[in-house]
Amino acid sequence: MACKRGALIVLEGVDKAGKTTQCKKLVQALELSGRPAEMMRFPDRTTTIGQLISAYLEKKSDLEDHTVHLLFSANRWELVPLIKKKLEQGTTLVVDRYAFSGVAFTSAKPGFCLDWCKNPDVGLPKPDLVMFLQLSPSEAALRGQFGEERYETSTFQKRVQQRFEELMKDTTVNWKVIDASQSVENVHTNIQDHSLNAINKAQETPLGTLWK
Ligand code: NYM
Repeated sequence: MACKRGALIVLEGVDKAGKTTQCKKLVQALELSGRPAEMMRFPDRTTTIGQLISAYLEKKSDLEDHTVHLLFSANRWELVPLIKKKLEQGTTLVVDRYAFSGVAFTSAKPGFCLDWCKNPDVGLPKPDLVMFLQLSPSEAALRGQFGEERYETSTFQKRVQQRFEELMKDTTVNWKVIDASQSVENVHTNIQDHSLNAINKAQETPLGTLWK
């Protein structure tokens, strides 16, 4: 009998919400409980496309706004064969940002609508669960200064937050909002509960297609 597929689990949120910490803790907890799990992150800065994106984010290069949007999307598509292979092998993937960040960040720029931004990512593997780590701009500010990369300003992050709120109205995606202002352990427990449900459900359902 073929083994049961893993779940595609995504963590989203504005910068400083604690996504990376929580992704790592979730992978550790799943592994400890005997469920194979691996972390992925987007952008994946290790590929050739990822290096172009990284230089742009670090302000070492300039790229036209549409172009960089398409590169972020291409960076996801280039990893689709690996994502599908891992899921089929029964490994749950915990992903730090996905197409939702892609849409929220580009559409926070002037002159971009959600529909245009979503288009290149239509057809990607659909996450079984997307957890949005909710943190107000004032709480984010308490966690220290933003970094030096592009987009790391509170004005831009507020616009990104609004775009995420628009995206979360889409009921075809399994969104769960997590209060990221709680302690790291409480946030983790919350995330773990939702993830175990999603992993169980994913075993019985085929992988879906995003925004189609
Ligand atoms: N970002 C991330 C985008 O603008 N589009 C995307 O598709 C994705 C996945 O890149 N500010 C932005 C969000 C972040 C930055 O930061 C990546 P980090 O710290 O590597 O998650």
